[in-house]
Amino acid sequence: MKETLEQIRQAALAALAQAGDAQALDAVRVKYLGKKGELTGLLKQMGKLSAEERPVIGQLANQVREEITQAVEQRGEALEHAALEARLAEETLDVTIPGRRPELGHQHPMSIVLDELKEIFVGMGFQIAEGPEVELADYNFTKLNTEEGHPAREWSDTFYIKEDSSLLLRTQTSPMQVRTMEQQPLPIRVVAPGRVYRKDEVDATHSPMFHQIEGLVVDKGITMADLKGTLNAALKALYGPETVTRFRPHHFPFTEPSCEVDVQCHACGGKGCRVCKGEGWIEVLGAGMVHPKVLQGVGIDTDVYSGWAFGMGVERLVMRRFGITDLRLIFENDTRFLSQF
Ligand code: 2U9
Repeated sequence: MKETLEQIRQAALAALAQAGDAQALDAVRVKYLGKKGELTGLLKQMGKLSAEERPVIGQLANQVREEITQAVEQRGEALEHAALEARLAEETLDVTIPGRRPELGHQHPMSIVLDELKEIFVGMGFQIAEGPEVELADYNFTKLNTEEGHPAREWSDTFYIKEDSSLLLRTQTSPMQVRTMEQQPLPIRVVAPGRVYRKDEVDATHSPMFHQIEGLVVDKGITMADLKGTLNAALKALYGPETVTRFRPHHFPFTEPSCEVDVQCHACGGKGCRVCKGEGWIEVLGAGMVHPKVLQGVGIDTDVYSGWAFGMGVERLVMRRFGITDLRLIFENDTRFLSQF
């Protein structure tokens, strides 16, 4: 019996060393220590032993039971520890890795320049008027002294929305100034920035959608001197205090007299170069005294009131400001381009 106990002890310890997980460990425990286990079975046979042998074997049996019980516990702890280690290794979380910085959004170059333009004119006492891009032909053309039959109203030049040519995508922001004159009391100082549409093929300098800022002043005693003074101040604010300007006669249906305004080429100082195409001057805007017909059309008494207006394309300004040579980049929304501003 002593030998059997010794065998059980060795077999149990060996089996425990082999047990790879909690389930296997429990099976070993039941096999040796359970109610129907090998050790229990042996102890039940103690009665067959002699009175001298019984306490000796009994003590040994208790020792073996104790030893196996302890080994089961130790093995259990070791397995638990190993399982935890494995989980920790698998689920490592490196808290020292720098976080992913969300990219900060920023302004589009067009918005930067538009904001700057608005600020310049607001600083001179102008209001800002923004309004619909889908316009009535009446506001886009007729009320601006551009009657039916005028070449600007051709279907080849303008995006019409209705077959009868009464609704269109505005070709200029001037309808907003007309609306302002109809709705607000005089005097008026207003700028209208925004998108306009013309049927142009796309290339490095043309787009069927582009931006304008137009301005209008109507008050008593307004003359061409106000036009020149205000535009010179605005252009100096925009292009720098050294800016030299030139006013050339021109024609627009909605202004009379009309002019175009050039700034002396910043690259060559007026000598003529590639930037100004040898001209020495760069055209930047159109302007003029508001045509009396336009003022009368909204019920303004032209014996008392007069006004001046201007219109300027904004894309060219953006291109010059940021050294952009292809206008299409402004509208393609390629973040590799946009993130540079
Ligand atoms: C009202 C009366 C008159 C706005 C004006 C221009 C001259 C002009 C062009 C500049 C480049 C259009 O973007 S562009 O192609 N505009 O030359 N615009 S006067 O005249 C007005 C506006 C509103 C009631």
